[in-house]
Amino acid sequence: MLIVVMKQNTLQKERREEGFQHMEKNTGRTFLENAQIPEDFGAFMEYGKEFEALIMRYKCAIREVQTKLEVLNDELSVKTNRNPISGIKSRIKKPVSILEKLKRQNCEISIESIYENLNDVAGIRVICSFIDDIYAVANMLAVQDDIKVIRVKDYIKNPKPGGYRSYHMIVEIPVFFSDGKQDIRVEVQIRTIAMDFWASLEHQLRYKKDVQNNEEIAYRLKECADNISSVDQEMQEIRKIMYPNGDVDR
Ligand code: 0O2
Repeated sequence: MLIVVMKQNTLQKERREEGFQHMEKNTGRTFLENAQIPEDFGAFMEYGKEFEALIMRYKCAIREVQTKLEVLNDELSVKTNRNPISGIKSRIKKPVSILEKLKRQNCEISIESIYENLNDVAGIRVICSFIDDIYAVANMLAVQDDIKVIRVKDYIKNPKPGGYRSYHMIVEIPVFFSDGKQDIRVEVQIRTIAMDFWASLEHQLRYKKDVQNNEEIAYRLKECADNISSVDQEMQEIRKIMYPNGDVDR
């Protein structure tokens, strides 16, 4: 009886681990096969195993960068009386979106091409309390000597025409695997709670979709973004009045 239970537990554990690796051993279907890749990318299916190995590497890079951010947040919450980071989310770009982006950029459709040409396969979103926390966190990450900043897009100082605000960094981090070190790029999006609220709803409603009454919708969404931005600035001002010397050391 005990042996049967142990075997069942081992099987369940194996299944959980398979799920984590996006591999369903029962059917022999790979991560790519489950991703419902359109027919015009059919030839890419033969890279199933290599694709999974690459995605695993991006997941590891996310873990490395996320740990750095968590360490900074823990340290700052001990040093000061608040947390500048209110949340961290991460995602791996969907296989279909990866292939479509390569196609849009007229890049070769291959594993090497994903690694060479795409910056946002691995993405981390950092949600901060105040606007100045965004720049503080970005700077604390950028100065770490194993982090290389490849590119910055400041959509807070220069919002997108639709009203989108966020601070984007492409960083490269060395990750150590059994066959050696590999530099992996991760897109880090840093924004306030308010900016995230707008972007999440706008993404659900409209982003990359054909919308009816597009002009009116665009106008109203932009109005919301501008209102939210005023609130963010006001909250920042209120904090400055309450703590003119910045955060109070404990
Ligand atoms: P998803 O669904 O979030 O994955 P690049 O390829 O980096 O050279 P790109 O892709 O234009 O150029 O990068 P950019 O401008 O830094 O922004 C890309 C990401 O920012 C998007 O990812 C979105 O997450 C977010 N973003 C940009 N503009 C908007 C916007 O107007 N509204 C919302 N809600 N999000 C936006 P993806 O891969 O396009 O989409």
